[in-house]
Amino acid sequence: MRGPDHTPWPPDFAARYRAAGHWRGQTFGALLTALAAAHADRTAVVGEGARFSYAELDERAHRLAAGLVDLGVRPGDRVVVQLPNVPEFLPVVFGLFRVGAWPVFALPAHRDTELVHFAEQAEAVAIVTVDAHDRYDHAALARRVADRVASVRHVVVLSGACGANIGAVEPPAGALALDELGRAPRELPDPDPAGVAFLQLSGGSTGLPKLIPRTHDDYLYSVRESARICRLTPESVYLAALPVAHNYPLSSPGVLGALHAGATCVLAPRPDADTAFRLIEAERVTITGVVPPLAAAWVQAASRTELDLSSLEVLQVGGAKCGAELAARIGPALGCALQQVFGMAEGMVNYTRLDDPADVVLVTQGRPISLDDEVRVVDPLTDEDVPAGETGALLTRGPYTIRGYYRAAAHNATAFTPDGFYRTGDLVRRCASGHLEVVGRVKDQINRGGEKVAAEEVENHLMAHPDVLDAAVVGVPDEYLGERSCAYVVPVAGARPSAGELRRFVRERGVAAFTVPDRVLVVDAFPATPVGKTSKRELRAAIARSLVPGSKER
Ligand code: J2J
Repeated sequence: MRGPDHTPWPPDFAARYRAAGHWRGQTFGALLTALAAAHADRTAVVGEGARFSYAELDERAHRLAAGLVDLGVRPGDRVVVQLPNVPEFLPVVFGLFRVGAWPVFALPAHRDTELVHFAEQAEAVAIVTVDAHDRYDHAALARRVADRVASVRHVVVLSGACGANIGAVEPPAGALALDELGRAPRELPDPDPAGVAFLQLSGGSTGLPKLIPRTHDDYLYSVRESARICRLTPESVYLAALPVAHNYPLSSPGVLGALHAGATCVLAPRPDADTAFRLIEAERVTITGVVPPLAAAWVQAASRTELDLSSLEVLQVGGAKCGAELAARIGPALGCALQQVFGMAEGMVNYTRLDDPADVVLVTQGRPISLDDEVRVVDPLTDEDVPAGETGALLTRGPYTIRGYYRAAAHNATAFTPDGFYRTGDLVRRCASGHLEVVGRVKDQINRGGEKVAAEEVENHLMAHPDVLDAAVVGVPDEYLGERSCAYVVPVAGARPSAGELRRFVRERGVAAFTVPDRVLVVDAFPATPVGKTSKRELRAAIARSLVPGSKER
């Protein structure tokens, strides 16, 4: 049973969210039209080698929309977008919004396995990609995916983007150049604001990432409120240091929040301190968002830099837990305020507020955007509310949190409660003020400094190796990333695969680099729970003791 594309909110909830003014019936295409009218000559987007005003962004989005329609792309069609932090990201995405086609937001790190999965799941009709990025030929990747997935009719390639580093790559045979797609702008019917605008990716805990349908109404609400909470104005300059297709730099408040406020978005081709600091100085950046390991690297680099970071007012940290010690170093080192962000592509986003007391900002991961974000903290086994202030699993429901994944009926049955709360898989403590402290996780996922790895996905890859009888992947504490992945492998009788060989095997299956296990330990058997299941708790404890009887890292 594949399930529906989109699970709408029950009518009484939808009516309530409309009456409260959360859902305003505006589409992203209409938003851009309004922004272009209000801020025509102001700078909307800055990237390496390009700078678009609001009027230019609007014009480009219109031209691309017309070109996409001429290619045969229709409202409701899905288009995989794999673009790094290039300014063209925004016209492409807004062009698709105008058509009413749904971008599927792949990350630049994704490879054949993930892209084939997204294209197949979504029955995508096209892939929009870049010729090369970080020394990798993305055009060839997209062509391979198109050859494997029958629904994909077009590969559209942006050439000459920044950071290619492997020389000009010819678009593969049959691919179209993005530059040639632009057609004379023309009016297109506006899609339904209550309908799906795009598909985001879940971090995942079971198998490959699930697709997350977000509507114009619900996402615009979270973007609008995020911009307000982060106090963005037309004078603000937001730096996207993380990959812009990810939900955090896209919407919390991200590039969309910045545009919503009439501000300027700066897209960093790489997130390292040197690149980011140069852009902060050159563009007078006021706010940016990073993950904890990057915050730590920037704190270090700030003590040595001669670049002028004085424009920076807010550094957001999120995606993974920012410990209180790192949190305390950020303000003094970078001369700005810290804002903690705890969000998820499924919806709910929490921010510490800019006027919260220092202890709240250092210790909590913020409170929800909306008074209509319903929060329950429950016993993970019984779903019963824990006493106030105690640790439990976070369940949430609200005006911008999905009610179901895309075409995933079986998974939805367990990922949501019968009354529609999303099971975040996070363990939290809730303060009297409503702020949440993230203290752990019940989902089988590794959070590598903000990059999410589903244990089961890596286990499946390892199990495909002929010498592997069983595999179990766990997160182990890491000073820099917070966590790294460690794979325990039981070989088939007589086989002795090496750690290096198994890591290479996973990499060669065409996966994002962060999916390849950081460490592989070959063991004779797994510790078991009383019912005979592999005990991941024991395995984590074993790595903490740094060995399992009979284990060898080869
Ligand atoms: C601990 N864990 C966190 C935090 C996310 C804004 C910010 C982040 C994301 C994101 C996002 C955390 N402390 N501050 O989409 O809009 C972990 C939790 C959560 C999962 C979601 C946004 N911030 N996490 O990270 O969909 O486990 O979104 O459930 O990638 O990241 O991951 P993702």
